[in-house]
Amino acid sequence: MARILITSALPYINGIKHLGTLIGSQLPADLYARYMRGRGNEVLFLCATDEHGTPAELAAAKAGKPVAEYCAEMHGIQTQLVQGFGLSFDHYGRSSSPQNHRLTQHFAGKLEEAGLIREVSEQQFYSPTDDRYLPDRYVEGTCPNCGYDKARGDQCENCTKQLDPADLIDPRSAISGATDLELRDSKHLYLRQSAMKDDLDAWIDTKTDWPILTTSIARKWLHDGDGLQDRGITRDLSWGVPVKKGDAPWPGMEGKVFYVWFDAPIEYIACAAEWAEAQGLGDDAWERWWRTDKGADDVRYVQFMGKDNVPFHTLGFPVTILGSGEPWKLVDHLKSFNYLNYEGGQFSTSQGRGVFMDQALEILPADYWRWWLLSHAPESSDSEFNWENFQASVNKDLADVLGNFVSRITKFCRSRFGEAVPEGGTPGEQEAALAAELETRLRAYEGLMEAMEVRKAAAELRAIWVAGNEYLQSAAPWSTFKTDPEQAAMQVRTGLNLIRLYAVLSAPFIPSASARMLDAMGCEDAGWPDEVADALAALPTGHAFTVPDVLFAKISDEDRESWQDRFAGTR
Ligand code: B3M
Ligand code: ZN
Repeated sequence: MARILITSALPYINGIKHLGTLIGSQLPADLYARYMRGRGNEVLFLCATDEHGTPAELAAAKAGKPVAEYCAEMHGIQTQLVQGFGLSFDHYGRSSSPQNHRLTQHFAGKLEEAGLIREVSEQQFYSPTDDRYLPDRYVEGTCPNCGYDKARGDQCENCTKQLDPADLIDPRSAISGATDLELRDSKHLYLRQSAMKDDLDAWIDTKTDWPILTTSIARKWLHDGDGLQDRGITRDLSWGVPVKKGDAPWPGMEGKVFYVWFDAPIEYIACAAEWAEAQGLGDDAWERWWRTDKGADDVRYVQFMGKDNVPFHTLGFPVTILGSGEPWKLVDHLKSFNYLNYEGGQFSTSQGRGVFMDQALEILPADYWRWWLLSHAPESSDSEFNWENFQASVNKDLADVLGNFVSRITKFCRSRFGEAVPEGGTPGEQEAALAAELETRLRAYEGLMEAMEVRKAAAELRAIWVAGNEYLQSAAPWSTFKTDPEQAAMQVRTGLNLIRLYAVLSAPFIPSASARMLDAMGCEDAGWPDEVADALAALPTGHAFTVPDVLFAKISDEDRESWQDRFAGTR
């Protein structure tokens, strides 16, 4: 049994997330966590809301609420949606937690002791129109790297370059649009990332099994241009973690807070401490996941995120960890994703374009979305959601292939043999061939799930469902029954066992449908199969089952069209 620590990128608190965000980190992380638990490993799966910085302040201002109140409310809403989608976090924390305040200040203190922080007197945009300083996201303008004209002061969405507001060409206020910005002096702390460039370089070089998407982004910012730049880690904001050295004041930094991208990854650690507290456990309980001097050296730590988050996780956060000089766990595997687009354009939170998590659940149960999103995960390139494709996948894969299989077998058995696994007959060549094919496919599926090849794993799972359908089609117990009821009983028994096997194997993708299938089979044993041949004989004869309600309803053309219309514009 291995111990696996899994984190998903922390969604910003500034509103309900769309499906693009969901498939970019939380959902594939959940797939992996469920699979790893299913294989009997000890898993700690963490996520939290990212509550600091300008995104939170801007959203709260828009909602007309104090930031703390806005964040608490939105955290509650996000928590419900997370549950609605079956995301099986062990803890859904908050980066505004006392644990994160303490740890962030602790890390800053250690980094300063290690000589990795320098003070910089910086020119900061001040907007007379808005009567305030404008840090990072409060400034927009043209990216100096790629020319994108809606780049934000912290990062260009288009080319992923990390920016400072002063880098932008033609800067303007994101609040008022004012362009009469003044640069004024303000003192800030900089993290000396450049001092650790060689360490990072050497570390990334050891990651030969990481997705190219991940390592190429890391190498780009290590090597392009002047190489890795130092980063400002403080801001002139009131909402956030106050700048301190451990628990001591930081002279000259009064009234400032840490930059959101400094404290957000530290929340991965703090979230484990929040989890321990919520479980009524002591510090040892979370430190054994995070401190290599407390047992975490045998933990495998896997992070999931969208490609725009990769620089912060391959450069900034590792500098914090390594630079602290303390024995914290570094990420072992970083799985990153491209973007999911929506109907020929982009999903957009700010423009309300696409389908959002709350809307998706109003329309259909989570498993429909989980299946489509995971089987179309934007891994090797960006991918696109469109309603025709969604309808076709749901109707074919879920309703026809899996749902129909379950319903045919259970109904046929009920009508001919009653609602119990029938006795009689001996498995023959056909069953041996089925078991052999499934054995090969199952091992392939396991390999793909271990490797986090999400799309390919979905395709393999689908092929496993298809194999059962083909077996049923050629065995045709409804015909066999006329001449050889014993033989038909054996075929049906094989089919019922396949349902149980499918429930177990499909659970990481479609957990509720899987639970219903297991339930219908009157089965509590969701143990992962060792050998398919044994799994196909797991249900004893005479074992009672029930015919489940329709597992997956087909999407009609009318429904599809009405959703297409409803989601054509912006929210
Ligand atoms: N909240 C960015 C995002 O949602 C950011 C991720 C933080 S991970 C530590 O894209
Ligand atoms: Zn750019």
